[in-house]
Amino acid sequence: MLVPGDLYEVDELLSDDERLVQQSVRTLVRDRVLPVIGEHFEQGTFPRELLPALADMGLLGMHLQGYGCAGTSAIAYGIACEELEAGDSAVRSFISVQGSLAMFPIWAFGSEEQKSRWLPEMAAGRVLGCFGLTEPDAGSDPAAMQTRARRDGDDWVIDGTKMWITNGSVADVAVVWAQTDTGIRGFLVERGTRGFSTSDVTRKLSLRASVTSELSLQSVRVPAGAVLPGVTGLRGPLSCLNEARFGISWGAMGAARACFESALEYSRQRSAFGKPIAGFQLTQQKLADMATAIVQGRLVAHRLGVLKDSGRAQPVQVSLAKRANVRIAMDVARSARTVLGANGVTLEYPVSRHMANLESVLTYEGTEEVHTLILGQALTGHSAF
Ligand code: TGC
Ligand code: FAD
Repeated sequence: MLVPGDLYEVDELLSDDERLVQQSVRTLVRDRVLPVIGEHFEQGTFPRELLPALADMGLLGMHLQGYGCAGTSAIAYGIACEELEAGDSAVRSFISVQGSLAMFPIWAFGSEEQKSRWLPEMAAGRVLGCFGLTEPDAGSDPAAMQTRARRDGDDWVIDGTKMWITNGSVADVAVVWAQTDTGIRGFLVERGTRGFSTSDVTRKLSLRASVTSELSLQSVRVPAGAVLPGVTGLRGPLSCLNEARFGISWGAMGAARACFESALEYSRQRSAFGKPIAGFQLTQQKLADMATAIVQGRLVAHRLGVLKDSGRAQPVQVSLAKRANVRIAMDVARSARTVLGANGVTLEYPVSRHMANLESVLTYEGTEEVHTLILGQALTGHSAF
């Protein structure tokens, strides 16, 4: 019996362990996320009550080895992102930031002391992290960042502003990227450090169940042990983005599936001109296009997962998947919205919520245009940035 959201039986490509992750996260989303997420979206609040369950399931930094992390395959991480984003992009964002953007740099570039101190606490959800790369005047071009760290004796003193930082005001530790005399370095800045403050971005119309903040650093003094010793240059933050972009390429398919399933169910129940709208050719064309696009996107994500698990995934392949799958999800969401007619614009159904969220997903982690240019450069050898 074919499942509408998986017409090519892509789930068969998952290992038993990966299928277990899929099923348990799907259940969590059904039982814990979906009942509350509409209200959080409406109120603009972060569903913090989900944190213990996400941590207990081992989802925080799940694809990292050691230090209390679950050490799963990249595909297992991807499938968890897909299921979480079928609930809401904000929940997947939370996992992306904690695992791929805050824990990964410590895991990959941190000292042994930093890893032992932070990673087990972060995996358990007792410590939250955020990732400060973007600035008010440097988004797509992080090389233009103005935040600067200078040495003062054994300490570092950091000045600057980071903008649009997911989990900024709820994080206990911020990974802050700053210019130094020797190039861009990553710093672990703890909440409560003198001169470090946060304020939230309000009036967002997208990703409303996620906290987005500005980080202000005014002569913030951190010890020598706060710098990530293992990397200098833009390669540091961009390596973290590879991890998170990978998760997004799977996650977007979860949002797409949720929209498709909502439209399919609605089309069977809603009648117009004396018959279910599912019986109209134009509705069927929309549903056929959605189902086809979802198959294509999931196959791309899975293949990327295979490449990543065998250590062969290239950044340009990650860009291809992030760009293609977010675009698919946006198109599916918009088309699904039309199937729902007027009901589609309300929070009674998940579609408009996903549609609004996907506007952020298209922009963060490299805009659609940036990924187009990464692909263009890889294909032609010419930089068009
Ligand atoms: P470029 O000269 O190309 O490269 C500088 C150095 O970085 C290396 N590199 C990479 N390393 C690892 N992974 C990648 N994907 C890499 N891309 C480049 C490169 O080899 C070089 O290394 P080295 O050792 O030779 O110095 O850099 P560029 O300044 O020309 O920039 C290239 C560009 C535009 C593609 C890059 O800046 C970019 O990707 N911009 C987009 C910025 C972005 O994605 N920001 C995201 C912020 S975080 C976020 O949005 C979180 S959302 C969280 C959520 O809620 O889910
Ligand atoms: P800009 O870079 O100003 O771009 C504006 C437009 O110009 C875009 O369409 C862009 O594609 C286009 N453009 C730019 N350069 C070119 C070019 N060379 N050619 C063609 N077009 C171009 N950042 C973090 O560091 N950490 C986070 O946790 C984080 N979370 C976020 C959460 C949310 C909800 C949002 C919305 C953003 C978040 N970001 C975060 C920031 C995000 O990464 C940036 O918004 C993104 O990188 C784009 O930067 P920008 O908004 O400054 O747009």
